[in-house]
Amino acid sequence: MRFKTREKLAVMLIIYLLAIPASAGSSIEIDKMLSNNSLTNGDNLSVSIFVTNSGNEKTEGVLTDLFPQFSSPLAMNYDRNSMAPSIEWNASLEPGEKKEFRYVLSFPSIPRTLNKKEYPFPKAKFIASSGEEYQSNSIAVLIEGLPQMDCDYDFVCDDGENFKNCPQDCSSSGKDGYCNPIKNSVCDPDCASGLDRDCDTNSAISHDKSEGYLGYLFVIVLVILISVFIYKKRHYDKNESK
Ligand SMILES: [Ca+2]
Ligand SMILES: [Ca+2]
Ligand SMILES: [Ca+2]
Repeated sequence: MRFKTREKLAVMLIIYLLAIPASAGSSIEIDKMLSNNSLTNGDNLSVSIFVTNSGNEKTEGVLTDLFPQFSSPLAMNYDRNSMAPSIEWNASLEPGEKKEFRYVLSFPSIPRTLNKKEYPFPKAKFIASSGEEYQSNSIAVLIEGLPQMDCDYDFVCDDGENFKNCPQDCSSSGKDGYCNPIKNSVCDPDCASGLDRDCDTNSAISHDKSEGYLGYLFVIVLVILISVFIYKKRHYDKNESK
């Protein structure tokens, strides 16, 4: 009977110990908000960070927020040469207190590769003087309306791309609005009459067709090689059996 009571006490102690870390370490809550859902060049964006002390002790520490390298904070001090530029505030919060930290970012020139993409903003971080760290929620904006890229290197010849500005995506004599008048047995359909001599002769074949012919040629050569191999093998086997 006594043994059972001790067992019960041990289980209760374990449950109590497991519950402690959940309640400690959650005394600071950080909520990061942005004024816009989308961004384009020339926009200003307001960043608000709400820090709440939900514990029952006064908490002091440093709030740090990183911002995108292609933005610049207005009227704020920060290290412009840093690889990861950030803004810092010293914060002191009474139990139950909620404070807002706010700044404005300008976006004069967003990299064009980010167009039509969700851009995640870094999380704000609070390091209490006790050493405990707290992070904010994550938040993202849609980047849109940036000037079209000359070439997006996706192996597809898109509108605005051609063999000249995007040879990685566009073939040398394809229909891309750019005339490439080289003599290569392929007629570039973008060339005006007389520019690409391949278009004037009967021997001119389209790029797609020439690729098709190459495919047929490959199959024919393969069939011939296999036939020769089988013939020679039979011939050899016959000689061996004699
Ligand atoms: Ca492309
Ligand atoms: Ca072309
Ligand atoms: Ca040509």
